[in-house]
This record gives sequence, structure tokens and C-alpha cells, in this order.
Amino acid sequence: MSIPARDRERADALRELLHHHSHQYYVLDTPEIPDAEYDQLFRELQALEEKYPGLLAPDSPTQRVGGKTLEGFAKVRHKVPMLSIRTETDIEASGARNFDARVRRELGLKDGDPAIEYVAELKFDGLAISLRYEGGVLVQAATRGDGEVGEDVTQNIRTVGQIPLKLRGAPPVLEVRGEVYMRRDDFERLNELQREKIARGAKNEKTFVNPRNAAAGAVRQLDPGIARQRPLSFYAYGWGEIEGGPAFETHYELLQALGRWGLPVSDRTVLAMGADELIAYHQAVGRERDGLPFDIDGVVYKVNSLALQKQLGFVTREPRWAVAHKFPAQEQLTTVESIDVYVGRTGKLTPVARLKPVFVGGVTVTNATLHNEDEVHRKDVRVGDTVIVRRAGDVIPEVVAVVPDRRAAGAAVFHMPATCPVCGSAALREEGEADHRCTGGLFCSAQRKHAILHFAQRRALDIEGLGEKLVDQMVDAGVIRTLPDLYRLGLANLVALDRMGDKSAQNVLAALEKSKATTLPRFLYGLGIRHVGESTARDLARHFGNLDGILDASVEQLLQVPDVGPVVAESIHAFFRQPHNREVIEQLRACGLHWEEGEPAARAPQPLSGKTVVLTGTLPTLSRDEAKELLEAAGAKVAGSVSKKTDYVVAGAEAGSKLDKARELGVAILDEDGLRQLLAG
Ligand code: 5U1
Repeated sequence: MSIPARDRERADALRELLHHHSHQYYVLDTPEIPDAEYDQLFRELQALEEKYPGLLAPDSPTQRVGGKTLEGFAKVRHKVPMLSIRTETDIEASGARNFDARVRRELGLKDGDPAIEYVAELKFDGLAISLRYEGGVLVQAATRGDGEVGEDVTQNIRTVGQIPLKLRGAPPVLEVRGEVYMRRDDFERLNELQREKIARGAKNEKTFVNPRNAAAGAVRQLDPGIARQRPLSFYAYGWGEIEGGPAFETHYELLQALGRWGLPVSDRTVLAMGADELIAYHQAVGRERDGLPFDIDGVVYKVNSLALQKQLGFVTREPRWAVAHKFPAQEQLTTVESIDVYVGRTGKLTPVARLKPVFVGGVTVTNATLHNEDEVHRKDVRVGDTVIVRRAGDVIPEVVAVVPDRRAAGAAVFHMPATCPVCGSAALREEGEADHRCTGGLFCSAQRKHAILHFAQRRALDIEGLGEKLVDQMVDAGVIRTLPDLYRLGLANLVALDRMGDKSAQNVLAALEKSKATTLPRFLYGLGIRHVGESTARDLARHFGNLDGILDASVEQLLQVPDVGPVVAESIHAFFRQPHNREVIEQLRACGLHWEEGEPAARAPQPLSGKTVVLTGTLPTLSRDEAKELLEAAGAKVAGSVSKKTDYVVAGAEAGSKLDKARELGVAILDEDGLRQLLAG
């Protein structure tokens, strides 16, 4: 078949690109693009080569498994090649169906034939390693390299505590294949240490982009002394050469034997019959993914019978009996269109990267906070830069790193403005603080808007319909300057605003009227006192019983409140010493805001004090916030994740991995009725 010039040129360009990125990744440990982009380029080349076999060249990156051997390490020829794994590109359920259908076809099975038994495993995001044991003793550890020849990293691997130096009961020769990875908490600690070293002026130190790069860097570190300081973990999932020892019929039996001989094997590996059980596994792991202590990028399915594996064989260097079924990528590349400075309720200035929209971790991301000026400088983010953006689970998207090679000449270093971008007041950074703050206080319309929105929010005064757009308009039009102005609004003020009809205006006035009957904790929280969140507001109300007690409390008296420390006590005290704050409170009371007051510290006994409860799923009648409020009012602590310390898990419809975890740990599980009984004591 003749090959169109355009396709030939594209294949050449892709090969060049892939060679470059493979060198960056495998040899230099400095990837310039996220894995997802590399995979995409790789698959594009694979597709072209499949379409035009004449394009296939022996040096194509598709013809080898990994990167090049580092100069500094001795080379190791693998006795049994270290294979790669085919990736199922379809991330939806059909990925598992496609694999099952392929396997059945290759084995000549028909529709009515029994389901195939598979092993489903996690796909760890680390570095593949082959460990060679002779007479049960670790004699060599090697990276995959190009699949045929890897690097001898025995010295470094010996520093990994999880890898046994000696096995018990293992065959005389045993090559174990698995993944060296770094746990997320170890990664965070390592980067924290790296940051400290950099802050102390250490040269040649850097922070790591993600746990996988940190693990790969540690394994391929030429100085084993440094490798030892990098906390690594290991899971075994396969084998190479085996001589002597018992015979096995299935992959699962062999994995269990590896465990018995002393190697770490994952307890999340399961047996699965047919495509449906593979799909269920993919979905369950997908839900659990963010809660795992390490990164995974998908799951792996393998035909369990070793005889069937043999029958299925390989295509190039990928076995036909296994496939990796990936999850949506959690990292993507995009560009920084601008760095804006956002003014928060307390005047804190936050630099925010406005990004070219990018689909990552299942959502379209357009902004990422850069936290403060130091953080922007640490990552050296500049307008126009290409950056790696990461979003895992519900975590706020973040700029992980800049791709330095893609920086345009002359890109300017970011500096925090000397004045507030909203009101023009001086923006100051106090000594020892990381944040710049606008000094404009309530003169600054941004701070005023935030203060009003905070007061109106559902957890505070709960003024329905008073959203961002309306508050922006009212503050910009000068209708509202302070909180009590809200309660002095008339219909005429409201209907004069853009796109505000009679009916909507009446609704806002009704919501304002309704909000006047509130509770003391909501009122206190709504005032927006620095360091006073909902739970401190509740503690204050409970301890003092009434507002006047709090207004006149000394720092010492405030320190008597449970969980109130010196910083919080000072902040509350300073807030109520400000005459204009007291004036605002008096005016709000004069406008009719009221709540029930009680006696100081004459607290009713709290039935759930000291108990920790986790909420999961949708309850039939209570919203998550309502359930939380009821529990906290009864003295319970509501936590976000299940652990051995959890006393109860309240589970509703579509409860996810938290419910599984509760069952696993034997934590008491309640439905909504059970919760009500618990609250009733
Ligand atoms: N869990 C697991 N990860 N993983 C990666 N199993 C597994 N198997 C692999 C790879 C590359 O390869 C074999 C199928 C050869």
C-alpha cells in the first residue's frame, strides 16, 4: 500500500517526539508532558504503523518497552523479557467487554460457553522492577529498560524496607516482577523536606512533580545513600524466570505463593468471572481511587489460567492475556492565560492562574489557585507558560509544574501588586506571613461583597436569593455599604437594579424578613470574625449562652471555651473591641434580628460527646448539612473518612467506598431511622 506523504511525515515527527519525551522521562526523570499526552502520541503512532506496516521501523518507540539504560548503572539482560501491557483506551465499561470479547475470540469460545476466570489487580503508578532471588536471597534488582536489557539497581533496591532480602520457602531461582512506588503521605513528607532544603539555600535540590517521578528518581539515583532517604514501597504482581519449586495452575495461586514466600502482594487483587465482574471491579476501584494511600492509574485484568495464558501468547511484547484498563487522567497540560489577583473576605490577596480550559480528572478546569507570591515563585509560573494541571477527586485543581522548554522568550516573572486590585489601598505582607493583604477593610468593595455573601450564606443567616450577582450589583450601585443596610432595603431599591423584576424583589425581601429569626451560632458565624468557623461559633454560643456575654468577654474568659486557643481568643476579643463592629451588631438587633438565648455554660448533657460519625450517601429526608448540624448539636464530631476511630457510619442511598470501609473495619452502620434514635439517646 502506498503511504501518503502526510502520514509518513507525521509518523516521523511522532517518533522524534516520543524519543525525546521517553529520554526526558526514563533517563533524566524530568518529564515535560503528562503521561496521558505521551500515551496519546504513542497510540497515534501505533495506529499509523498498524495502518501502514511499511512505516514500521526497528527503532520506533512502539517497538520497545521503555527507555534507555543509564550510563551510570551496569546493564542486566533479563532472562525472561519484561513485557509491557496493552492499554485499553476506552475508559468506560466497554474497556473490560472489549478485552473479554478479544480473549474469547482468540480462544475460539462461542456465546453460550462458560465465562472466563480473570484476576483483577490495581495498576500501581510507579516503576517496574525485576527482583532476582537465588536460593531465596536477593541477588539482583533491575529496571525494565527496553524490556530485554535493564539497569542494575540492586544497591538502591536493597534500601527499600518492603523488599525482602531473603525469602522463605521460595524456589531456588525466582524472578519477581512488580512495581516500586511511593505512598502519597511519604511523597508529601519528602517534598516538604525538599522545600526546606531549598529554603536553606541547598543547590541542586528540587521538589518532585508526583509520587511516580519521585519513586523513579530514587530507584535510579546513582548515590544509594540518597536513595535510602527516599521512602519507597513495593508490590509484586508477576514473575520472570522460575526454576524448581512447585508447579502452579493459575496466576492467582502464584500470587498467593509470592505472598507466602515473603513478598508484598496487594490485598485488593480479586478473582472475577467474565466481563461483568471486571466492570464491577473497575467501578469499585474507581470510587475508591482517591482514598487509596498511593496513586494508581487504572486496573489490570489477567486471564487466571496459566495454560490459557500460554495458549493466548503475545503480540509484539504485549501478552494477549492481560490488559490495563485506565482511569481518566488526573494530569493534563494547558496554558496560563493570565494570573489574576483575587481579594478575599479578610482582604487576603490570592494569585489565581486563569487557564485555557482543560478536561482533567473528569471536569473542565479553567482556574487554579496559586496560593501566594512565594508559591508562584517556587513553581516559577508565568503568564503564557505551559503547565501540568492536576485534579484528583474532589481536590481543588492545582498547577503542579511548569514545562520550562515551552516558555516563550521574555515571559515576565510574576509580582504581587503593591496595591489592592479592587480598591487601590496598599497591599501589605506582614513579616513572617506568606500572604499579602489589602489594607482597605470594609472600604474595599471586594471585602464588603464577601462579608455580605458570607453573612447571607446558607450556613449563616441563610438569605435565599442573595447571591453573588445581586450582591455585586447592590454594592457597586452603592445601595449597600454595611450589613444592616440589607434590612433597610425597600422594594424601590431592588427593582431599580438590572434584571430585577417585581416578583424577584419581593422574594428577596421575604427571604430577608425570614432570616431575622435565627440562632446565636449562625449569627456569630455570619459576622465573619477571623478564625471563627461554624464549630467555634457553636462552642461560643454554648459556653456563654447569650451574645452580651461574648461581647464583653475578656481573652481569659474566651480561653475557657473548649477548643479556643490564644490566636482565636485574641481575634474574637479584638473584633468586639472595634466600635464599628459593635455598632453593626446593635443596628442588626435594632432591625429585628433575634435568636433564643440561654444561661451561660448551663449546658444540657451532650449524648454524643466524644463520638465520631461519618455520613455517606443520600438520606431519605435529611440533607447532609442537616444531619451534620443535628449530630454536632448533640456533641458528635462529623468526620470525612472512615477509620478505626469512627464510632458510626450513617449510610444513605448510593453510599460508596466509605460504607465498604465501615464493613471492613466492623464500624456500626446506621440508616436515617437509626440516626434519629441515636440522637434521641
Ligand atoms: N498489577 C499489575 N500491574 N502490571 C503492570 N500487573 C501488571 N502486569 C504488567 C504490567 C506492565 O505486565 C504483565 C502483564 C506482563
